[in-house]
Amino acid sequence: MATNRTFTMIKPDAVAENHIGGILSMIEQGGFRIVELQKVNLTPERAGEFYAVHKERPFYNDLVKYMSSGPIVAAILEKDNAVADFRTLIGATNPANAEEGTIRKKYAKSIEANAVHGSDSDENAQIEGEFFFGK
Ligand code: DGI
Repeated sequence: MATNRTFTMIKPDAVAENHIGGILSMIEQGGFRIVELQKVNLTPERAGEFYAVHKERPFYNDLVKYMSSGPIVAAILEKDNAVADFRTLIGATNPANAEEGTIRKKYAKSIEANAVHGSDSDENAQIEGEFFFGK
């Protein structure tokens, strides 16, 4: 995946509450082009693999359970400076700290059910995009 791309997921709480359209709209309004898009269910095994970097964290088991609790929407997005600009658009991990105008400020319910994922580096954007969409 080119370095002007990032990877996102709309998480189970936001999908369950019919916010797919609202979130994709904020993404497009933010200047991102949706390159790939897929609604999918993660098994606990797949969710665990995706978040393997957090394996030692106390919240890992809850995170895996939550991410496999219902469908998610995975997408590859394109824009100049995609990774950093998308992290700005989604806001802080904990919605209590998320700025006005961010996706998490508008849609996140808690630090865990925080509506969206955004890759934190070009390298992870590539790995995560391939996890869902292949090379
Ligand atoms: O890159 P982010 O999603 O902003 O944050 P991260 O990579 O540090 O953590 C990945 C996900 O793990 C995050 O979106 C929600 C969950 N998480 C992170 N910190 C905590 C957490 N969940 C709980 N319950 N408690 C935490 O402290």
